[in-house]
Amino acid sequence: MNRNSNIKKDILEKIREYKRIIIHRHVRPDPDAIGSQAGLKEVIQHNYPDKEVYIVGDDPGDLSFLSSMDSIESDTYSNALVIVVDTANTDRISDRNYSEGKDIIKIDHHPNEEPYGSIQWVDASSSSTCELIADLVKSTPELTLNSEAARLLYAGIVGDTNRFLYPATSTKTMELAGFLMEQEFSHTEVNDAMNQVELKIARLKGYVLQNLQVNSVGVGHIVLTKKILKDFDLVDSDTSAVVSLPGGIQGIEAWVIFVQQQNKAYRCRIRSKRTVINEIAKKHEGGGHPLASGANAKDEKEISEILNELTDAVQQKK
Ligand SMILES: [Mn+2]
Repeated sequence: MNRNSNIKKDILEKIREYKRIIIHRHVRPDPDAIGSQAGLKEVIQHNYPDKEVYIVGDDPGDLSFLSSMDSIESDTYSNALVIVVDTANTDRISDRNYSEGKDIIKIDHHPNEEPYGSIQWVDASSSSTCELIADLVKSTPELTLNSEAARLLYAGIVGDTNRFLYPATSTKTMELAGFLMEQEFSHTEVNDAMNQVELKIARLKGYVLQNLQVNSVGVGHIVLTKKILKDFDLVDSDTSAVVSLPGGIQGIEAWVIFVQQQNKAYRCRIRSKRTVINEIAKKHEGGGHPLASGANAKDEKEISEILNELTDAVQQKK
């Protein structure tokens, strides 16, 4: 707790010190990545109107209702402070120019598997990076919110907690969500926008529910091949919409969504209700949170290995 408050002070000092700040986040952004990135920009610009603040990275796609990216020249990085939010590994930072800044700060809530930056504020007990940014504002008397910052940060918390359903939702999460809701923005509009799915995604959800395989200990899985994705007119990133789906089914303890990549290997999204699964993910070129991790399987044999390891882990937990 104490350590956190010192880190927050250090981060504020850096923000005060620099005239120009460039904020990055991870590739294939989710609402927490865009919300914390654009929300932090709003917070800084609202409180320090003289600063130049930019947000960069790949196109937010469906999340453009939250924010759009700035385009900047690479010489903008000279004498700039770079803040990277919601990104555990440097590999996943969107826009490789991040390393061109004078200094780097990491703000994240994933396990700190790859430390980077001169200041790291990494709190794996936080539901989301947006929760950390909201906490930074609430606990710093000199900072205030505006309604746009609140809308963005709220969206990220809603996104990463799956509407306050995931176990990472704490009393602090709820307090900070309430703090954000004191600002004037339509939280129902944010929720509605985040609940809308394209028809083809809705059809994919139907397919996953129809075809999910579930074994006797409650390990579920589905393999989405390149052909299936093509038939549904979908790309890899669209499949994030079905990752939490099996969690709503009685008796399912852990599950994996396998998505075949262009090189024919499979990206694995592993989820679990109680059994810790990130050690299994680590064995297969992955990692992440105890109950939510990513990994890779090079072929069907490795898919079976992952499912067997999960089955053993779930059995041991029972
Ligand atoms: Mn996040």
